[in-house]
Amino acid sequence: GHKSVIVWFTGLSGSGKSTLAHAVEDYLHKQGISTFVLDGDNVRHGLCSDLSFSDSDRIENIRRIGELAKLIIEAGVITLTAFISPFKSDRNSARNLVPHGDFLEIYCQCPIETCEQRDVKGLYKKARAGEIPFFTGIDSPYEAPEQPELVVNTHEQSLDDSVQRVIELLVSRGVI
Ligand code: GGZ
Repeated sequence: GHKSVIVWFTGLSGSGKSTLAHAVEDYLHKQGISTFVLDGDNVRHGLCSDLSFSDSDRIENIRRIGELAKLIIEAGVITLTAFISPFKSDRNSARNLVPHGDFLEIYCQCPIETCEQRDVKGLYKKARAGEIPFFTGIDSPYEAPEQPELVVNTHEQSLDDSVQRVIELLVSRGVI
C-alpha cells in the first residue's frame, strides 16, 4: 500500500521538472504504485487552454492544478505536478488544500544559464528576441521555495540520482 500525496515540482522552464516527474512515475509503476503526472502537455492544452502567462493567469493555472491534484489524490493516486509555479503564495495555497504532510514540494534548482543552454524548445532564444513576453527568469519573476521538502540540483546531479533522492523522500515520509 501507499499513501496518496501531491509531489509538487517547481522550477524554471528547462529545469527538468517534467522529465524528473515522469522518471519517478516510471520507478513507482515498476513497484505497482498508481500515479498521475500533470504537466504543461496535458493541462495547458486542455483544462487551462484559456490561460496565458500573465501573473493573474498563472495564479489561476496553479489554482486549478492544485484543485485537480487534490481530486486525484482522493482517488488514491500519487499525483506528480510539473509546473513552473513561480509564486510562493500559489504553491502555499495548493499545499493548504490537503492535510499536512500530503504535499511534498521539490525544487528543481538549475541555473538559468543551463536552462538557456539546453533550450530544448527554443523558447529562451525567442524570449531573448522579444518574441515571448513575460518569460520566467527573463522578464517575469521566479520565487524560489524557502523550505521545500527537497531540492534537486538538476545541473549537477544525474537524472537517476534525482530520482533516487525523490524516492528516498517518499520512503522517509512514509508515502511508499
Ligand atoms: C514561461 C512559458 C512561457 C512564458 C510559454 N514563461 O519549457 P516548457 O515551455 O515546456 O515550460 C514552460 C511552460 C510553462 O507553463 P507552466 O504552466 O508550467 O507555467 S506557470 O506555472 O507559470 O503557469 C514553457 C512554456 O510553458 N511557456 N510561454 N512566458 N514559460
